[in-house]
Amino acid sequence: MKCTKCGGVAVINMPQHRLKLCAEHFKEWVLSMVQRTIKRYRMFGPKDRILVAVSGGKDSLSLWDILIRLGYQTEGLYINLGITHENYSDVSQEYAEAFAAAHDAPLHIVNVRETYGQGIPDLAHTGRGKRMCSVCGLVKRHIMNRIAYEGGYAAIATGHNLDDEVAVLLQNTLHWQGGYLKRQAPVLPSTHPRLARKVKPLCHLYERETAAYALVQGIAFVEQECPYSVNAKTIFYKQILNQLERRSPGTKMQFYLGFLRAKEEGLFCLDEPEKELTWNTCRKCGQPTTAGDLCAFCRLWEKQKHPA
Ligand code: Q46
Ligand code: ZN
Ligand code: ZN
Repeated sequence: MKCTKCGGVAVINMPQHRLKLCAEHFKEWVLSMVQRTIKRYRMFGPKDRILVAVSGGKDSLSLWDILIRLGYQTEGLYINLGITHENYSDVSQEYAEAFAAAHDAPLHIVNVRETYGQGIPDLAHTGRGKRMCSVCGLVKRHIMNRIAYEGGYAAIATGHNLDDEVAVLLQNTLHWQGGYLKRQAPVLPSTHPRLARKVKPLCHLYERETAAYALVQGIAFVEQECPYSVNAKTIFYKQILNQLERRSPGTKMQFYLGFLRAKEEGLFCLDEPEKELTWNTCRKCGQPTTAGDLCAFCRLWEKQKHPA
């Protein structure tokens, strides 16, 4: 297999882009692809300080590597969720720390158990699956917003790739989750001064491309998956999408870009303007909430103290 650009030995075949690339041209191509995505969706500029949410996995560490190489100002955030199965959280933390040390890049670490008293599995003691991931998502969002606000970052960048985005899109479309579809985007604007803007610079890269990037760049990442991800529905949707992609290369990209275009053209705009959110301030942590006087995060910990 020969590189389309230089005729050297190609390390990856990307039929969806009609490209076969050698390691050097592939690295170059990934950087320019991400740079174009950042510009296209006006994610951030060279003067902005970006907080990169890293999990120790291939996507988030590749993202951090790419942003550093593109010359952006980045700092990492690792949230230790306290998942003890096969030492998952501690092992992942070691990969994040090793990357930060090798790149001389600042890394903030928040240990959920040490900071709040319990890890995610104890907090979501009702069992595996949806509850675990929804509790985990809530806790991660809260901590990311807190750290971004305290540190005054312009945005939080996450390592969501095209496969992640398309799996969520398929799930939301099958269930016609209008609210979620409306909000799914490469950039989630800040809706309150204490809620950070969120950006997904890898949203145009296929998962196999981010994995290949980590390999050719020699990035060491945690290979084990979170033990609770086995129940995630998105894995099933990813398998279906992979079948479609094999039959017809480019399907995932077309589905995603077509969705974003449809949104731009007003497909999801209702005639009525969206209701203005009424914000309260959580009496415990000070973060904004649309619920009563306690935010969902603080209610979760209160419930823990006083179970029904
Ligand atoms: S870390 Fe948390 Fe994921 Fe594990 S418990 Fe679920 S949400 S699967 S990205
Ligand atoms: Zn080449
Ligand atoms: Zn709160």
